[in-house]
Amino acid sequence: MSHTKSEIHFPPDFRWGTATSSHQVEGYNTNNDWWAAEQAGGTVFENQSSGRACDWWLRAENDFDRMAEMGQNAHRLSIEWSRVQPTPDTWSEAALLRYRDMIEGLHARGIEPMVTLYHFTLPKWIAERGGWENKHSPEWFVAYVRKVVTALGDLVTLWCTINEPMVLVGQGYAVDIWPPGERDLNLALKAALNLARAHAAAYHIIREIIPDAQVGLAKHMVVWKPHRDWLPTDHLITKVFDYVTNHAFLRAVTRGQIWIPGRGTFVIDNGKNTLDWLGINYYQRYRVGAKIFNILRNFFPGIPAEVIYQATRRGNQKGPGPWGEIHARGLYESLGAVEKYGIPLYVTENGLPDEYDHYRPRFILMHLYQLSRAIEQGMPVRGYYHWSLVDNFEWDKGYNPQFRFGLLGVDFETQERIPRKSGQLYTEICQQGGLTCEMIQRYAPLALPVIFPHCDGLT
Ligand code: IFM
Repeated sequence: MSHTKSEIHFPPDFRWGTATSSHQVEGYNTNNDWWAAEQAGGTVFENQSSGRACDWWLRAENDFDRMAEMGQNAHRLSIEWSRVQPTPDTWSEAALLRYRDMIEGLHARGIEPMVTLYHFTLPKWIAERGGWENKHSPEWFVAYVRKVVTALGDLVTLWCTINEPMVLVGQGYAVDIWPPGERDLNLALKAALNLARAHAAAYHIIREIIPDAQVGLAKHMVVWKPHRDWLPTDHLITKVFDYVTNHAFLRAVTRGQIWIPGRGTFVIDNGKNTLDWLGINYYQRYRVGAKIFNILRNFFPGIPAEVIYQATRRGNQKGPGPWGEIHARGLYESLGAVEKYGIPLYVTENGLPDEYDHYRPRFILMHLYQLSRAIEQGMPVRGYYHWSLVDNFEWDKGYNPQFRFGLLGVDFETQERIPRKSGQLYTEICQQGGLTCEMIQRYAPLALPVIFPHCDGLT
């Protein structure tokens, strides 16, 4: 790592990549819980269906070419469980072969794969049996993992068991936005524990099949802030949110047990030290506060109260809708919060919904600057995977134009890829292995005083 008045160079073996997930890009994943929810209506923006998505099942390789042209040397993609195991007793060798082709295609282009085994979508047959609430879900997951890792293990070293477990728990079991559409904290706890058990069991199986595999997971990290600095209840809520959303799951898979406020301690069998690396998915900062009046009402049993609310502060840059505040330093802070685990770290996702690419160039530069600070201070960050290469199906937001994350735009009618300035910038960053003053001047001069305060752009 080197940092001069006008250049920041990342380590020479740094992974520069992008991230995607099967259901968001492949198209026609008709056998999972999301597809079912899309067809039923009521979950996705304008009742859209993921449909053909980015057509990766048929032609991912065209986008692999683009990654290579952009100088990327790493890609994080996911395997679709419902394709590999369409029913409890059938395995699709054809699906596994297609994934083999894709992964070989990445290698052939000098792109190292990181493979996620579960990224939000469950085969229908599992969803029909209660999904992650079912006590057998960890066993089912392990059988699937065994099959995939046996088939593809010779091609992959970096395995990511589960993507954003607590986002799934929150959206699917606490706030009823995603399948399975529950709003029940007991079920949320059950699902979180089963996800932790599934991760732990998968960790051991993968290491058994490929002893030198590196197994981790992608953890969504949020920076929580009290809405009102002067109010102790806002501080308390911030702490609880930080613990529950950011740290509880990580404790489960590092210490082998998990303490849940008000519920006690739960043991995760063989869960201790089941991370060889940890991925951080970092997007935003949220401010939280408590409605004081409602807290008082809560003392009277039986009166339901909405106690917590989210806010953004005037003047701070924010994303669309409830996206929260854009806060680049939060990437540095989040990495700092997990440094204590003493394992290699990756930024497995980071990006911005920005259809017109107005802010993405600055976003990328500011976040990479914060990442460079983390590495300079000794944090063992080995790679950065931007979310995402192409616009894709954004879950409950569907194809809402406000939620376009691609370095390349996609015309979903024609499947045409549309160049974006941020894609060009990321290409230069990957090719040069870092940031330069001149690059910042061209793409986002507003970031210059922060990143290279002593560079006038002429050096
Ligand atoms: O699209 C999602 C992805 O599936 C998980 N992390 C956040 C991204 C943007 O919302």
